Amino acid sequence: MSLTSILSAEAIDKALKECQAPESFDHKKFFQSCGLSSKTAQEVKEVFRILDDDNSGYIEEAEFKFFLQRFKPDARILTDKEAKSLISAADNDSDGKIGAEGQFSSLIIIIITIISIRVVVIVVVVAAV
Ligand SMILES: [Ca+2]
Repeated sequence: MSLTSILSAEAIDKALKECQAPESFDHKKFFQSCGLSSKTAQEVKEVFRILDDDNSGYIEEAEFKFFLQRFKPDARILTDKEAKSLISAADNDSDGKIGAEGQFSSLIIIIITIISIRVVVIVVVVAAV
């Protein structure tokens, strides 16, 4: 199983291009551009398994450093700062790694939550007028 069987090569290229410069990685933008935020929970789980290179059941900081290269072998390595902020975005138990249950999918689900909040705000504004 590889990431290209879940995500399209074009979408991966687009997502990687947007974060080519060091320190420009934004996981929300990345997951949206590569198409992961519109995948099923099962597909997100498959992606987690691919990223968990040593099958420890967690994505550790070392694995996140090579995160982009799992999408494409010639992609850049994330900086320490980027890898750390990616982990802290979802590490709700502060163990310094991302576990399969909930934490990884929460990185992706955040986007959906933000979109639904916007819809609610629009509805409220319209209702107030
Ligand atoms: Ca691991």
